[in-house]
Amino acid sequence: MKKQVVSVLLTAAMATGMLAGCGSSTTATSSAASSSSTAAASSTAAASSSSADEESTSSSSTAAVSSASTEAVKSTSAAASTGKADGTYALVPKSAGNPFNEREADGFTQAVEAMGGTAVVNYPDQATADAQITVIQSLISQGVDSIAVAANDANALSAALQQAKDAGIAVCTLDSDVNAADRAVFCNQAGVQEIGQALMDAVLDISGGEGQYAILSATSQATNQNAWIDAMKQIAASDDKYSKLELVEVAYGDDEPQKSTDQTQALLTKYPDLKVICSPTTVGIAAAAKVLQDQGSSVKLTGLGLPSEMKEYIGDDDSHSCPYMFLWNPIDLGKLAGYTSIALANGTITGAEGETFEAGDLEGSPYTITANSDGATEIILGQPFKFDPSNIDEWAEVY
Ligand code: RAM
Repeated sequence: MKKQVVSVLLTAAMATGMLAGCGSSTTATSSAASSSSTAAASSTAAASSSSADEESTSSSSTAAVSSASTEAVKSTSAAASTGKADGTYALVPKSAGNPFNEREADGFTQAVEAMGGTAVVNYPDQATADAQITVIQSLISQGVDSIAVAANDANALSAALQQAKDAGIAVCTLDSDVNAADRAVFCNQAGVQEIGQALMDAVLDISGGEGQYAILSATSQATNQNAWIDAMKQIAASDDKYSKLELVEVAYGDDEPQKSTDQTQALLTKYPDLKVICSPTTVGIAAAAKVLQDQGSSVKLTGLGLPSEMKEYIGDDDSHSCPYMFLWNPIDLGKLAGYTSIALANGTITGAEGETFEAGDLEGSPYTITANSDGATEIILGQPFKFDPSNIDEWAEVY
């Protein structure tokens, strides 16, 4: 009964979003996912306002409805408080060909266009800092008003981003950060500690409390994955309940499907007693899910996955490789970066702790800039959200 209501409400929210999407103009970016991303805009709140616990299904449906019904009210107030957006605002994702990054780009473009600005999304050739530096330098010569970057390295972009700042370009990060001095503020999908905790507890639960586990990460330099893995290690060392778990290896699939597949296979060969693989990357988890499920492996999987890519692998029985996983709304993360870029370029915010600003139809708006544990500033989109057999089908339609 409850599930049917959830479905109906979600469908209604999606229909509203799709209608709204019909009137919007297209941009330099791909509009392939535009109807689903607009739907997610309406149901945004699910990933950003619910905690990663058993209640997530009902919380998400409530949030989806409230977001859909307040959308009209919020969008009218956004322009006034964030200021005018008549410039060009650029996004530099981590890499091309990753559906997570494409949804992030959709959200960024939607937010910038909703404010009347021009969005430019320039993908680097590869998930490397060097490829991003080339893109950033080209954006500096184009004279864009802002650059939002999902960094492939914490330190290596420093000179290029300082050059952008010297040219008067507003700089922020999203998804994966750089050093605090090289950007005004970081748009963070969820707290690092919360993500580490959710992943470590999932490994503990799925392993039955003991045994070997491995991590299949993205690139070895990725700031976000490295921060989450460090948080997992600290959490594991801080409580006796994790003491019977053994982390055997952190492998890197570089956010490439084939390399992630090969690394999963290598882990299975190297560690015959392996119980769980945790993959904190949407590319890695999708590749690992397929390997494990196709082979009927007894090794189980968890991590951070895109519901649309993981739907067929989520299940409680032996025929599914992943009992549950987590993520947040990548479209909303892109939107947050879009609104942040405009607010920075307008001088509405500088990136300092305590500043607040409107972020259009995002459920968490207005957002307040906070300090993280390193003393740098960030804007937290929400909490990691749990996807399991009870809600995966619905969310697979959204992102
Ligand atoms: C991959 C990317 C991205 C990360 C997600 C969870 O798509 O590495 O940076 O946030 O996974």
